[in-house]
Amino acid sequence: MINVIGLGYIGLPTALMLASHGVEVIGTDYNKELVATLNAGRTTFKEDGLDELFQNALDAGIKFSTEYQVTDTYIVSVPTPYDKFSKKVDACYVVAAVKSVMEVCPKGATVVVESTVSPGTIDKFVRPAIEENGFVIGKDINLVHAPERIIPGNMVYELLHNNRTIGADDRAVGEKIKELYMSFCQGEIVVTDIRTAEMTKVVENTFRAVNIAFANELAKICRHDNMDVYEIIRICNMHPRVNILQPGPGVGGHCISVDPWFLVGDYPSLAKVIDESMQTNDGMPDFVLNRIHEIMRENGLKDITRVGLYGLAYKENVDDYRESPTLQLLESQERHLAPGLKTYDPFIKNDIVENQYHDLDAFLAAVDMVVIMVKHNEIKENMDKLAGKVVLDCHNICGLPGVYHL
Ligand code: SAJ
Repeated sequence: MINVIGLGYIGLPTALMLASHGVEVIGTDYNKELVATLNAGRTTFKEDGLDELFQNALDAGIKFSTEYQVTDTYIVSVPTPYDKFSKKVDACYVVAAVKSVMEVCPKGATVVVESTVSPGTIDKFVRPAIEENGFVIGKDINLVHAPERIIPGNMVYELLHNNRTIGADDRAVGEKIKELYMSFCQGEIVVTDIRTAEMTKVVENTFRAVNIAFANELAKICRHDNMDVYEIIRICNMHPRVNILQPGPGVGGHCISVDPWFLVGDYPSLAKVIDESMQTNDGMPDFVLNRIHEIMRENGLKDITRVGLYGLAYKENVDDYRESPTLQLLESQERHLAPGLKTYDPFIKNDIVENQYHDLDAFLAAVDMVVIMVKHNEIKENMDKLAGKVVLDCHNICGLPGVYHL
C-alpha cells in the first residue's frame, strides 16, 4: 500500500492516478475539511479530466484520511514555500511530514519526496529529520526524490505522458520506485542521484522563467519605441533555432515565480541572469499599472473605479490564484493609495478581493476600461462584449481594432 502525504495540486492527482492503475492507495492530509470533502465524493479544485480520474480511483478503492498509515512506501507531496526575504526554500512542511512518517513507519520503508526543493535541501533538512529518530538511511529507511513536472491546466494528460526523474541513494531502490511510477507513466523515467534530481527540477522552472523574462524585456523595449513585439517574436520564431515565449502581465503560480529564487538565495553571487530575470518578471504588474494610467490619460478617463481587471487566476483556465499577477497589481495600486479597481474571474467563486464581480456582464457594465490579465477561454469566446470599451490586452488575444497592448 502507498500512503500519499499531502492531497493538494500534485499529491491528489498522483494518488488518484496510482489508485486508478491498480495500486492500493491511502491519501493523507492534515486538513480535515479537505479530507472530508474528498470522502464526500468531491474534488477540491478544477482540472481537465480530474473528476473522471477521481471516480475511477474511488471505484478502485482509494481512501482518504488525516492519519499517517503504517506501510512500506510513502510519497510526500506537501508545499514548499519560500522565504520572501532570504529567497531560500522553506522546508518546514516537508520536514514535518517526514517526521510524522518516522513516527509510524516500519524499518525498511521507502520515503519518496515529490515536493520541489532547492538543491541540498534533502541533505540539509530531510536526512537529519530521519536520523534524529535513530533510523539509518540506506539500512532502515530508503530515501528517494521524485520531483513532479505536470503543468496546471493539463495535469492529467501530463501525469500519464511526461518523462520523469527519480533520484535515489541506492540504484536498486530507485529502480523499484521507477516501477511504481511505471504503473501509469508512459514517459521515460530516468534514475539518478538525489542532488541531481533536486537540481534538474529547479533548473527546468528557471529555464522557463528566464525565457519569459526575455519576452517581457522585449515587450518593454518595443513599447519604448512603439514596435510590435508580437509580430517581432512571431517572425523571429520562424528561425529554426529561435523559440521565444510570450510576454505577459507577470508570472504567477507556485512554481515558475518561486523556484528560481531558490538558486538566487543559495548562490547570490553566481545566479545573476536568474536574479535579473526574476526581477523583470516581478516588475510586470507595475509595468501594466503604468500602462493603465497612461491609457486612462490618453482616453480622458479619470476614475480608477471604472477600470476592470479581467482574471484573478495566475494563468488561463485554472482556479489557482497563488502569486497571481492581478493580485500583485492590486497590491501595488493600493500602495499608491488609490484602491477601487474592479475584478472578475469566472474560475474564482469565493470573494478574495474587494470590488470582485462574479458575473461577466455585471462586471463589464461597471467599467469603461478592461484590462485582460488572464486569457481564459471565456473571454476569448466573448470578445464582442468588449465593444465600446477601452481595452488593454496583455496577451494579444483580442484582435479588435483600437485595442492597447503591453
Ligand atoms: N507565462 C508567460 N509567458 C509564457 C508562458 C507563461 O507570461 O510564454 C506565465 C503564465 O501566464 C503564468 C506563469 O508564466 O503566470 C507560469 O505559467 P506556466 O504555464 O509557464 O507554468 P506553471 O507554473 O503553471 O507550471 C510550471 C511548469 N514548468 C515548466 O514548464 C518548466 C510545469 O511543468 C511544472 O510541473 C510546474 O511549473 C511545477 O509544478 O513546478
